[in-house]
Amino acid sequence: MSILIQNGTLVLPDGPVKADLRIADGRIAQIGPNLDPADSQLLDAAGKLIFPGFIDTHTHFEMNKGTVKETADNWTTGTRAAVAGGTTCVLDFAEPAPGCSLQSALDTWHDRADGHASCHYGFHMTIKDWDPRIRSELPAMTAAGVTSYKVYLAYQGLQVSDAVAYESIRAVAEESGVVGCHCENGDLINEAMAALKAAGRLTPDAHPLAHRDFMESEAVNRWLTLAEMAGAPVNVVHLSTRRGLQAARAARARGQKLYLETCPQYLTMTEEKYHLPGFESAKYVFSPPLRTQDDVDALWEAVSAGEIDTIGTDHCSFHYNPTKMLGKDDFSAIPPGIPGVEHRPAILYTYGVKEGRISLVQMARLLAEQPAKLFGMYPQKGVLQVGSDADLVLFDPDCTWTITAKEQYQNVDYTPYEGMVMAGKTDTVLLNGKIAVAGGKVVEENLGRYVRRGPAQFWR
Ligand code: DUC
Ligand code: ZN
Ligand code: ZN
Ligand code: ZN
Repeated sequence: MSILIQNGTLVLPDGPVKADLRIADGRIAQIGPNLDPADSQLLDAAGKLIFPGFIDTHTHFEMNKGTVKETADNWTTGTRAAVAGGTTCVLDFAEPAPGCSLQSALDTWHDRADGHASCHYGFHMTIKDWDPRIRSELPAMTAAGVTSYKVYLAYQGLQVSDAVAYESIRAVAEESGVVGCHCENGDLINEAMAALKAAGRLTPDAHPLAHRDFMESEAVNRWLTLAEMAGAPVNVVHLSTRRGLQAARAARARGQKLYLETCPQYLTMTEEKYHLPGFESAKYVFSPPLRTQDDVDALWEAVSAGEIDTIGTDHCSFHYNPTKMLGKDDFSAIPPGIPGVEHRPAILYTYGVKEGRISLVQMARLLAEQPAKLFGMYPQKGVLQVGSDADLVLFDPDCTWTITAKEQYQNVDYTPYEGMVMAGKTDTVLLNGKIAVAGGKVVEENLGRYVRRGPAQFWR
């Protein structure tokens, strides 16, 4: 039997339209006014917006597994929280253990996720080493549906040289994939960190001083220089500063093709959070850190103007107690990361749509269409179109509610958004036409499937 969703407002690529939507065999079968209700299970969406399922381009579930710095959310709890908030697909970062193959990382991530996911999922692959062996694995990754990669220009154990970053852009482009980069100058971070500690600065208010805005913009500029030499489009993940944005704008003005991701935290909070009493500021230690109001304003301008392509959360949750507490006497020992996978759609709707900074269509583009295109899932996902997967979000545009740790699905003892009042809420979520969330509550788990992704589709 097909499902007929009636009376809702569909957020289509050309604008919101009041129409019905029929689902058959897990896909969108028909869109139009007054569709025939005979032989269909009816779902009333009166007063609701219907979005294509939201895609979170940036999560870290079950990271540091087996260590004291293991993340609070595993695949079960992380994807349950994701789908509760309207995210129907996450792209998580697989990371090879030291000296190990890409295939071993892919196997490990499948072991952790398969059968435990309440939303769909795919994996970006982290490149740490670069040798002919790793290079030779790329075709197998493509065949396995992994078409996006990440390199880091910071972090001990992850930081790669310019040569490795450059080689990886070239090799991945030959596979029709895309590489994203954590753009911070790792050597300067280490220098600043050492100087701060030598000066006795050991509390979390020192964290942003070890991650200055120019450390980001230098790395953005360097990353885009490597991409220019390689002659391939690249992605910049979690852009957080005006200066970093200016570096990207300059490259675009020269005709370079590049994609930009930012995160809800950089659009809603500032460095004030590093001056909270006690050890509270540890809850906001992540990298890059929170910035100034001027940076927040710059990023919103860029989001409004269509310069930002995707908004991912960088969800990387650690319990305040005991995990963040590991850095009680030394801020550099605080594991960096925050939760957020559950709250991104409501935050973007509240601060973006309701505040008049973006339209509903822009919200769908940022959270669904563009992630699906860049990461090789379009039009199977990312759009309300006949033939696409019926991953849908029925969103209540008038529901006022407050984010609290007490009432979240995320398996972590705090949220950085505690007390934030939201102006809209995910009500119902369907995954391949099956109801996973109803009335804001998860009603069926483990409906998530691995998404075998295709080539990146560049629209710039
Ligand atoms: N930043 C974080 O804060 N955590 C995980 C990885 C990253 O880049
Ligand atoms: Zn298992
Ligand atoms: Zn990063
Ligand atoms: Zn990350």
